[in-house]
Amino acid sequence: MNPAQKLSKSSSRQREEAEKPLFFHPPPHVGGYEQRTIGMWVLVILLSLVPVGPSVAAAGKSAKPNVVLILADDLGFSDIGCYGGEIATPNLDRLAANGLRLTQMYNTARCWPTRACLMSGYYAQQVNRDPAKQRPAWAALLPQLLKPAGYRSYHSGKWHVDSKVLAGGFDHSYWFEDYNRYFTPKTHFLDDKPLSEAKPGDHFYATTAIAQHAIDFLDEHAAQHGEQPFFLYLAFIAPHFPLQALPEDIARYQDRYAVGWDVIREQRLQRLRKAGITDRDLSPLDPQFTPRYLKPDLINKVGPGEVEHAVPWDDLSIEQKRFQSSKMAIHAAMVDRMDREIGRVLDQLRKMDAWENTLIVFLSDNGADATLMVRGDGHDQTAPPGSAKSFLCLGPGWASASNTPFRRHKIWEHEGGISTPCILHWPARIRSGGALRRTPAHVIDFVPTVLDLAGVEAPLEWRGWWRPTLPGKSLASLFKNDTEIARDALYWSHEGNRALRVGDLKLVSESENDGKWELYDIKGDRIESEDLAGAYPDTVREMSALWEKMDEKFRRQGGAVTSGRRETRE
Ligand SMILES: [Ca+2]
Repeated sequence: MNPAQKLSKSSSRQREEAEKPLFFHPPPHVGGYEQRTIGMWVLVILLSLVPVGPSVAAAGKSAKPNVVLILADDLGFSDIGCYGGEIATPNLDRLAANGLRLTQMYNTARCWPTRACLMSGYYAQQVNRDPAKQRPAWAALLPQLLKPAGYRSYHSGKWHVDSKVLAGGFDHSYWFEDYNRYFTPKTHFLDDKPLSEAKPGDHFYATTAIAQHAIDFLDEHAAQHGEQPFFLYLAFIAPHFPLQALPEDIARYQDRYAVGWDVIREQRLQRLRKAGITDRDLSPLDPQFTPRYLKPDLINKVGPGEVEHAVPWDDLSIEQKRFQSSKMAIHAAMVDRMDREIGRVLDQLRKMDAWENTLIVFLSDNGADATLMVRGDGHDQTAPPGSAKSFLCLGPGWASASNTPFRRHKIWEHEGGISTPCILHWPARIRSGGALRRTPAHVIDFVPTVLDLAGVEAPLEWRGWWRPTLPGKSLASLFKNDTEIARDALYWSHEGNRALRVGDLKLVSESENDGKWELYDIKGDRIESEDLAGAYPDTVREMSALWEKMDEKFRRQGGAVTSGRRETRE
């Protein structure tokens, strides 16, 4: 089937979806607004009389699963062991071996829009979070939706959503906000209240602290709220730049990357093939690619070992090879430490007898990052690489290896930017240990999945505002079988980069190429090597029109915070 035929199969359904009326109008299946409003108020009053505490939770314990969302920051598609990586991640690998791995899970290519999707269930544009502004009043966060079902919610790590954490319905939060300092953070908060700065000599390390606070919250939950289900959002900042890791962790990888990124990419591809995650080739290195935020004085600040382009490894000088391999050793150490800390959180789940009935989801918020920059306290070229006084980034060469086998990086919406490993683990419901699931999925699916499992209907309105229908789908059907999840299209837009996926077809553009649309058949060409746009102009026209329609609709929805009509209700 050629692209035009593939598109016509599902295009009528997409047109209907795009034509659907916007929100702020009563849904067609509901009668008069007044009648519905009165009914809703009766329901709200009745619900408010039901105590949300141990008595509700007692019923919940047997029926409702706990949910743990573990999010890595800037982790590449093939960094962890069960996705082809050479980095030791035994805890994640065990989850995968006893759970499921998705081969086509997508994020949004950037930190904050992915978090907007995961917490709200909407595309970031629908909730005014890409660009990052204030979300509409109707954009409740997942803990707020889970609370009436008896859930308590805990957050530890990065936040990057437009409100304080507890305002989003979390009962406890350790919010790590200093993205420049793993060892000596200046801004971090417990339950939204500032903590004192960590000083050199405090033996502070962000990844460990984030896990420890999660463990503390779970420990308190077990002691005081053991009959209630919980949602834990564990959002590590690793392995986002700056590359900073514990010296004993770096030591384990000291010589591992001297072989260079070409060899590591090939080794990862072979392991991905063996695991059945891909049966295709490697995207070629792109020496022309330039990081978007490259600063002109970078080499002066970092030193002559830095390399601005993903050139063949053998083209590097000895000094460049030594410096570059030391950078990847730090990246690996950060991922290795994250896995060890995940192991401690998993031990806590076992200790509190929550192992069987907890759905664990592991994701990365975007692909590995090619950015090269220095910020924070700057980079001291005399300090050991990876220490508090060094500020290094992965850069395009190693980001290409981290995103093996795909093209491009964080920020771009080619597959390297938006593809994430995705592990689902739940002993009570997932019993096809180690299996793969191949249907495309997206971080917008997380909220519908959790609501589905918790038996919670997505509310049609929130605090007097109509809400759009959630754009994602529950992934619960994947627990048993490798089914296809029917959907009209998946949409991306970030800083001038755009994409749309309909079935196996993907339309994608980048601002560096003047936004020119490229068309790929992802089923046979996920490395996006053969652009079909010239051969199928009608398909490009139809898909780009759909992208424009979705984009316009989503941004209109996101602007509701200032321009929408508020439905009044006393
Ligand atoms: Ca990120």
